[in-house]
Amino acid sequence: MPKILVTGALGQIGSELTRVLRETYGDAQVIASDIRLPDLAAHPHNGPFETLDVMDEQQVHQIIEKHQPQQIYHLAALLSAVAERDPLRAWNLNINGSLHIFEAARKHQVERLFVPSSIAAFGPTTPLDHTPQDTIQRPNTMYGITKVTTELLGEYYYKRFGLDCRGLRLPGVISYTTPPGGGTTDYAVEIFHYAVRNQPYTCYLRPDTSLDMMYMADTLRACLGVMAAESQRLIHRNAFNVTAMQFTPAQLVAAIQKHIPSFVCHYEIDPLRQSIADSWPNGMDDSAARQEWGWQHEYDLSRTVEIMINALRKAQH
Ligand code: AKB
Repeated sequence: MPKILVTGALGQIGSELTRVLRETYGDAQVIASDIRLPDLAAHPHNGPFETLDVMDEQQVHQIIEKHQPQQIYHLAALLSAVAERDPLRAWNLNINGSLHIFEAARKHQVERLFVPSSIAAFGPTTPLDHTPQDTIQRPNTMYGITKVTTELLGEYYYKRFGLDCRGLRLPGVISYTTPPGGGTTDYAVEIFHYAVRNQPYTCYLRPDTSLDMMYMADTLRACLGVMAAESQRLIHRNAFNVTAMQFTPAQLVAAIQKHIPSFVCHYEIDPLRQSIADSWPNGMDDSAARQEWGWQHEYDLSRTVEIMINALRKAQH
């Protein structure tokens, strides 16, 4: 059983990934870490937890030395909208923080390192429909710049030092447990919380803005899938396009209205998040992930909508 360290373990993906890793490998094998302390009343955790600020190089080395993990899932990062509001902090956390993880992983001979990228690694000059795996990457957001840089660092550390670094270009992730924080795709989660309370939602993106999205269970399978893939089969290794569905706010509203016909969505465009979304793909081609390690999504829009509404309704009672 590998010992695994998760950074950003209290975030939207981190909290669910920690749970699944603990179910798979055992509680004691998975060390959760985050810059803040967990709210134990809301989320009692069953395994080891470390407070870790990945921007603190010494602390990163200490924790990796203490636990000697064979694998690291490095999820600590600032998302697109908050990164655009504080670009220097985004650079510091997403680049310097990641560099500390790469270096410590190399020095302590970590076997496999997962560093997620994002649809944000593309930009306005990228072909926005069926965005290919290998294509133009000139993002115009600080978040996107940090994602392209970490993709390149992953490739560099693999080729130069043999550190087996893997990753995915994740789309917007939809889940009903921990909320996302500060992304451009967050509307696709927030909207459900309003819909189940029978409240109107005000969307900050134009109704025709198409983006890639994925339900959480698929996201977790994708993370574990690329980490488990046979090394010899991988050509791209650390920045696979992965997607499950593409929709616009208008299409999501229509899908919700099938369950809640009275649901109403208004639009009040936030120029910052709209410009970020406009620079991202309308939909990615993820055939490389499907061919190289068998990626297959299970949740489409209608299944995701049904699960989200049922789960959030249940949580209300
Ligand atoms: C964001 O919106 O910033 C993230 C992402 C697509 O990387 N959800």
